[in-house]
Amino acid sequence: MNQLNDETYMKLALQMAETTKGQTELNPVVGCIIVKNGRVVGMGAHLKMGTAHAEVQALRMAGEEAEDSTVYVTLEPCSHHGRTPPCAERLVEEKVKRVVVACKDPNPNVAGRGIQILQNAGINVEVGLLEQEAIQLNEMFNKYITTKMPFVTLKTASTLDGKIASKTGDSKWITNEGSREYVHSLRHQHQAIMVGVETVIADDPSLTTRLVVEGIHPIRIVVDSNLRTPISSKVVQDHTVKTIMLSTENVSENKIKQFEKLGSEVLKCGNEEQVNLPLALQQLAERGIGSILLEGGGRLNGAMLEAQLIDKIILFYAPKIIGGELAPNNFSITGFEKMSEAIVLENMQTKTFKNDICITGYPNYG
Ligand code: AOF
Ligand code: ZN
Repeated sequence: MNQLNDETYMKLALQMAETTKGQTELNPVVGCIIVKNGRVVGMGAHLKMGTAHAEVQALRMAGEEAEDSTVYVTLEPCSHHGRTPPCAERLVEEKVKRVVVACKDPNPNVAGRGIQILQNAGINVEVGLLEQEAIQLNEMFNKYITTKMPFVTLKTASTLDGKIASKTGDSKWITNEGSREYVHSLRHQHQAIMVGVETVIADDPSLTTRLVVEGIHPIRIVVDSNLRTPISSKVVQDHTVKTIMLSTENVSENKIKQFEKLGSEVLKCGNEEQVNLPLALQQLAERGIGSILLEGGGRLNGAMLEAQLIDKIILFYAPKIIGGELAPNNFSITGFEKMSEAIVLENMQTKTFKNDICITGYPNYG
C-alpha cells in the first residue's frame, strides 16, 4: 500500500473514474471516496449519463457516516440542476467536514460555483490535488462542454515509411495484435467511430469493439459525400450499432431512403461537392456525440487535419517498410510549402507494443 494520505484516496478516486471511461456519454468520468475517522465509508463513480453523480453514489454508501467526513472527488461538485440535482448542496445537507477536489468543472453552468456553495456553508475545500491527471482524464468532456464540438482522436496504423496499405491496397495486418487490442479500447472509450467511404468500399469493416472482455460499440459514422457506401456492407447490414452517413444536400432522396429503410441515418452537411466537415461535426454534437475516433483513410485524415478538427493524434508504427509511390499515406494532403508551416504536435508520448511504436500528440494549429 502507498503511504496513506490525501493523495492515496484521490488516486483511488481517479482510478475508479478512469475505469468508467467510455460509459458516461456526454458526461465526465468522476470518482469519489469518503473517509471518516480513518476508514473509507463510501465509494462512488458516475456510471451513466442521467444517473446519480459520483458524490451521491458515495454518500448513499456512507449513510450517516457522511457527517464530519472528508470527501475526495476528482471533479468539482456540481452546482446546477441538470439531469440530477446539485451535488454541492447535497454535500452541505450531509454536513461533511472537508472536501478535496482535484480540478474545477469547466462546464460553464458550474465553473467554480460548486466550490463556492461548499465554502459559503463553512466547509473546508481544497482544490488542485492531482489536478493535471484529473484534467487529462476528462479531455474529451472538457472540449465538448466548452465548445459544443466533439473531441476528435485520430488513430492511424502505418509502416515506418508512413504507408497505411501496400500499393495493391493490402492492409491486413500492419500492426501487431497488442496494438490492435489497444485500438479496441480506444473504440470503447469514444462515443463514435468515423471513417471515409473509401475505407468502407476497400475493407468492408464492421467498426465494432472487440476486446477480451465485452466492450461498448461506438456509433458508426461514414463520411460519404455521394452515398457510394455499398448497400451490402457490414456497417449497413449488421445492425450491431447505429450507422450515420454524412452526405450533402446534393444526394437524391431515393438513395437516402434506401439507407434509412435499412436503419442508417443520413445527415446532409452542406451543399458543396464534399461534406462540410465543421458543419458535420457540429450536427453530430447536436445529436449528443461528444467524442469521435477517426480511423481513416488517408484522404479523410488529411481533410480533417486541414480543417483543424483533430484534437489528438495516435500514430501506430509497425517495424516494416513497404514503399510504393502509389501506396496510400497516413495523411493525403496537398501539403505545405515550407517546413515552418508544418503542423506541430505537442505533449508527445510514446508507448510500445512489442516492436510497434505508438506515438500520441496534440496538434497545435497555431
Ligand atoms: C459532479 N459529479 O459525478 C458528475 C458531474 O445532467 P447531469 O445532472 O448529469 O449533470 C451533468 C453535468 O454535471 C456535467 O456536464 C458536469 O458538469 C457535471 N458532472 N458533476 O459533481 C459527477 N458526472
Ligand atoms: Zn453533481
